[in-house]
Order: sequence, then structure tokens, then C-alpha cells
Amino acid sequence: MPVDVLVGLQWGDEGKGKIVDVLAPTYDAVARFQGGPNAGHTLTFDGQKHVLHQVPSGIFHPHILNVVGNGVVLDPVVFRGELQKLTDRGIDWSQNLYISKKAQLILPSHRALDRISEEARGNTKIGSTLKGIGPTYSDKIGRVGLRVSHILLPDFQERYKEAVAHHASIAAHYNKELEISEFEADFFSAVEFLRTLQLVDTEFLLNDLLSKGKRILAEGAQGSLLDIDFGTYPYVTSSSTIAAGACTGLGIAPRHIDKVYGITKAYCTRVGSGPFPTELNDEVGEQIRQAGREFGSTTGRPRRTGWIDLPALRYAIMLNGVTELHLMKADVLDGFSEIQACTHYRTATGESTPNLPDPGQLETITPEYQAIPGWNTDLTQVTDAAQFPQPLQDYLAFLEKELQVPIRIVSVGPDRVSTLFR
Ligand code: 2SA
Ligand code: MG
Repeated sequence: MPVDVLVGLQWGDEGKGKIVDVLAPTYDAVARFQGGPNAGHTLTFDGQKHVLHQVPSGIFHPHILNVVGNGVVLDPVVFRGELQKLTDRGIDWSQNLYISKKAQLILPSHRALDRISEEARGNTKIGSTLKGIGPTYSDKIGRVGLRVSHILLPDFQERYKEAVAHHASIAAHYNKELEISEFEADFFSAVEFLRTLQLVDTEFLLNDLLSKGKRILAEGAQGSLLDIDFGTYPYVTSSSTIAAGACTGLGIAPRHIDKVYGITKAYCTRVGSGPFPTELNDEVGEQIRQAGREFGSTTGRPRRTGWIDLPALRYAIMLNGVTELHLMKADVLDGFSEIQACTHYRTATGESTPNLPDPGQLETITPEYQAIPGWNTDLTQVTDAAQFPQPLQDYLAFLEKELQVPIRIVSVGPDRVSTLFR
């Protein structure tokens, strides 16, 4: 079963890009199955930091195919910019990058609608990245979206105009105008550029690899608690971020899936609105934010920070069928003499439960913590998991017992080399 799936178990920014980069050499293809320019996957190696949004995180390995799957929403302008940056850094993506003809196109009017609908929500804003994600997926499900394949048709201009007219009518409902004229020339030139890339029906490409016994790594974006069905609705993104999304987002049958890598930080962050039970609105939260450089890699927004949340992780592990955990940013907690782990929630009726209630009820629960001794060690200097200080070993054993999944990787710094296998 040669497909492994890598997913975030929290609210995104767990460090998925870093792990894809590390694991990629053992795969023949890396494929993105959902999300779009809202994602920010950061990879650091050879003294350089790269932030990818729509390009799969295997792109730095020339022998690995990188596939943008049908489940993705693609902004041609952002995509061209990303590829240009890679070219500037000497990365040749011209041979190993494929884009699904069935992926949906993000239009300037989708971005405008994202902004308009967020503004209209007043104090119930989602905290969207304003990249047009929600409106583009709405059009897809509403069966009026434009696909990448449409740019190859002679009537693309007319289809585009029709879509914009539809969007203008939605904007009018909010008493707004789209105001997109200044972005259209750039959009069409990026579409021209997109036409020159390898646009294919990637489900055939991927299944062909599978029939030859090749290995595929499916790269998730955002996190499980942002999933459209199982996340903290409505404060979620508009795609299936859990492992099951890899099947529909790539055209791969469930029987091909083997391992599911669940990525979690040693603490927790969230960017955007919505419930966050273990959030720290104090100097401890600020200390984590600074030590972890917790600022959105797409929007630069400060991320909300808090302690690790085991009921939420148990839920995400269940939904994804996680077979191994990767614990990220352990070094960020180096400076704490004691850390906390939320093991249970106390519900509004006073019961203590190790499990997540309906995410919609998260606003009403109180986290119950267990104190964990800190390790007071500069983990960034540790190069072998066997040399972890005892308190960290104990913390890992505690997490494995609580979560019932082995922790196979511990990350102790941003660089590729600071990824330690156990
Ligand atoms: P959207 O734009 O419609 O998908 O926003 C809906 C919610 O999903 C959240 N979301 C994210 N959360 C964490 N990281 C994301 N990627 C960027 C990053 C975010 C950034 O890597 O840092 O730079 O701000 C991401 N993308 C979407 C979003 O905050 C909303 O809560
Ligand atoms: Mg990110």
C-alpha cells in the first residue's frame, strides 16, 4: 500500500512542510490534496528558509514528482510568484511539477468576495486568510466554478465574465462592488503562464505510479480542527483537511493508503477566530509566541498560543487513523521549568472527560491540566533522540500513553537537520 498521508492534527502550522521535506526522499511523488494559497509551509535547509503556499513541499528534490491535486484551489497569480521565487533560487521545477486539470481556479472576484463576506460578519469573522478559499470552494460545490482545464478552452474569457457577473450579484447583495479591475490584467497574464505548465488529469498520473509500485506522500494543509466537517465549524477552512480528503483530493482509492503521519506541536497554536480551550492570553502565551516565532507565514498575523490539548488530539487521531506522531517545536519549550498538558475537559455540567465533545461545544468547557516538569536543556544542540534529557523522555512517554500512538519524530529546531527519529 504505497500511499502515506501526512496531516496536521491541530489548527494548522504544525510543521507539515518541514516533515514532508524530510520524508520526501523516500517517496516518488508528493501530492497536495486540498487547500490553496491559504497554506504556508515553511522549509529550512542549507541556511535558507522557503515558504510554500501551493507548490508541494517535495519540490526541492528534482527526482520527485510534485502534484497539485484536483482537491486544491489554485490562485494562478500566487502560483506564478511562488515558482518565480523558486527559479530565482536556482530550483528547476519545469520537469517535476504537475497540476490537476480538475483543480479549481481562484479568481480575483473570489478574493474580493472573501473580504466582503468577512466584513459583513462583524464580530463573528472567521479570520479567513482572505485568499478567496471559501468563495472558490463554494463555487465548486455549487457547480459553477472554473477549473484549471477551462483555461485551455477558447471560450475561457466568456466563462470568466459569467463567473464575475455571478460574483458581482453576490457582492450587490452586500451592497458592495467587486473592485477587481486593477487585478485582472495580472490574473490573465498568470493564466497565460499556467497554460505553459504540465496540466494533466493527475488521478491517472498518480494511479499509474501506484500500479508500478511507486510510493506517494499525500501532503495535507491546515489542520484537522479546521476541517469543514469535523473542525470547529463555522471557524474552519472550506476543505477536507483530514486523511480521507487525500482520496477525494487526489483520486486515490482508500485501499492504497498505508501510514498516516499526524503532526502536532509540543504546544498549540491557532490563527483566526474560533474556540481554543487551552489558549494562554498572558505572558506565558507571549513567551511561546516569541520563542516559537508564531506569526502567520501567509498573512504575518500573530498566532494565538496555548498548551497542548490532548482531548482535541485524541479526536484528530481518531478521525485520521494516525499510525505515528511527529512532535514539532519541542525546543520552543526549552525555557520553561514546568509545562502543562490538558488531559481532560470539564463540561458545563461538571463532568470530566478525556474526549472532545462536539467541537461546537468547545466554548463551554474548561481544560484540566497535568503539570509536566520542564527539561531546561537547549534541545537545538541535541543531535540524537537517544540523548534527550530525561524529563523530555518522560514527556514523550506520557504523550504516547495518553494518545496511544508512537511518537516517531521529534523536531528540535527549524532546520531540516533538527529532525530526530526515535
Ligand atoms: P481560509 O482562508 O478561508 O482557509 O480561513 C479559514 C480559517 O482557516 C485558518 N487557516 C489557517 N490556519 C493556520 N495556518 C494557515 N496557513 C497560514 C500559515 C495562515 C497565515 O501557515 O501561517 O499566514 O495567517 C491557515 N490557512 C487557513 C484561518 O486562520 C481561518 O481560521
Ligand atoms: Mg503554516
